[in-house]
Amino acid sequence: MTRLSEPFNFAEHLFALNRARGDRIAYIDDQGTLSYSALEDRARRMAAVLANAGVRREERVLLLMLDTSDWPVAFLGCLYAGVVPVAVNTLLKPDDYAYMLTHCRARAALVSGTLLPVLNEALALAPHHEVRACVVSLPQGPLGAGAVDMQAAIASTPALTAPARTGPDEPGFWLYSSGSTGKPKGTVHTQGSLRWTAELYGKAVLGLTDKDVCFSAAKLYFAYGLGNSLTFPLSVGATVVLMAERPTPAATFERWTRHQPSVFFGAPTGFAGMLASPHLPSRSAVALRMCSSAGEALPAEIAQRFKDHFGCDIIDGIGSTEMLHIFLSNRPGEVRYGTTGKPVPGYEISLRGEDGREVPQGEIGDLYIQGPSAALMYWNDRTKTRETFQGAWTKSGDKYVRDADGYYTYAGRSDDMLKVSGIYVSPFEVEATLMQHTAVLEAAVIGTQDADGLTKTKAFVVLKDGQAVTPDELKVFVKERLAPYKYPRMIEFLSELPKTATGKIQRFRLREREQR
Ligand code: 3SK
Repeated sequence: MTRLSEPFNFAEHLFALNRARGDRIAYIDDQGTLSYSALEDRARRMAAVLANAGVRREERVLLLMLDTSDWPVAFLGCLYAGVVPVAVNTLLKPDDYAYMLTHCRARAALVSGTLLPVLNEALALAPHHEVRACVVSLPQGPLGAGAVDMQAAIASTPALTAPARTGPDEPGFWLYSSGSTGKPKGTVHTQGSLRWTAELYGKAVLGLTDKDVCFSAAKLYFAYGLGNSLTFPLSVGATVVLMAERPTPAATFERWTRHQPSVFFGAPTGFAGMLASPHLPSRSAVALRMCSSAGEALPAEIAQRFKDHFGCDIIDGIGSTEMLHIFLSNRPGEVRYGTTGKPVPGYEISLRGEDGREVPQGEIGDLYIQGPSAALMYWNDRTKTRETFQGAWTKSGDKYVRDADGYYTYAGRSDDMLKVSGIYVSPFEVEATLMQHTAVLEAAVIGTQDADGLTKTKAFVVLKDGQAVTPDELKVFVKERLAPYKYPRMIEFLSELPKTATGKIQRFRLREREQR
């Protein structure tokens, strides 16, 4: 497959693939099941709901929904209509959504009932938003003017009869990607990039088939979760288990034993938490044949302990929002724990030094990727687009080293971003928030490794003279202002921060101090 032919509509592509197995279960969620034929019918009705609401091709729609089967209905309904869904993290704060609504100029919002209050707050904070319709999945009470119940709207609207004649290279959907400074970047992906990730990774590396039952701890709004719970399984006719709640060990074990998934997609922190749980199910209680891990490098020890217990490999890989899914990965049957494996066929990898040239094997270099699922650009941000998308190559911001056998091992970030439980956290954003506290003079945030070798955020804080505050109070202060996963897990008070002669904080000294 070298080119996708025109026209290409990814939703129609999936529906056509699965028409012969219409009765098979596509989704199992907390409410019940949805067959492949019902998924197509509901998504095409959803497409008509959007068209009737006046949302036109290429216009954006905010998708702020928990993982239930309404999520794929909404996403595929948008794609079918040629409308561009902007799938966003459900854990953010109203001012984050206010920025996104204005930035993407959303014409409509698709929202879970439990998230409607936060959306309404965001709309109030965004005076120039262009949202004209709001479709609510599983409303929690009566809806105000301008909002409709998704179930009722779908039930009363005949399906759109034909897909939008979209092309493989036209904007299909957006995901927001965060950097160490500045606002999140609207990463514009094509209709075709979804298909590429399914062919190159979901089928060729993981070998998923229609016999599989897939379950992902990463939610659908993450690029990782979108592939795991939508693109890959629907590209082979598999069944997907969706879970709206947080992926705690208890919630995950409950789905493992109740729905017997054959493939589980997680992140290292989640695997470590499960292995530490006294309720870890026995090997015979689950049906796992394979697990995948991404988000941060998987420590070899965690993978080995998991394999010893369940007899099943964890396939570690790395992807990015910009490349849409995994481009460097271990392979079933050839895993080398502690490494991220080899390039996924169809992608090229280059490790470059500061002079821009390829580094020799064994030396650390900046990771660049070339492949057909790269995003088109960051919306309305030429400078950041050019920094990341350099011709055919995409700069990842990670550092890697390649060994004599061609295996790649993670060697840190080339920027200041931290990856905590698989999600990016900007230390500067956390520092700026800590410094809003009246007792705080200065703060510096670094990543530090826990006993499992996983990154946790730690803040070093200098208090103003005569002020007092406890670490727990500061944690709550940050949690109230930022998405909850961003709060520093550890806080240490110092009388001063290490600085250069020009007053720049020396974070490396704080990192060295942690390693002692
Ligand atoms: O975190 C990753 O490695 C990842 C994997 C797949 C898709 C997106 C991301 C960020």
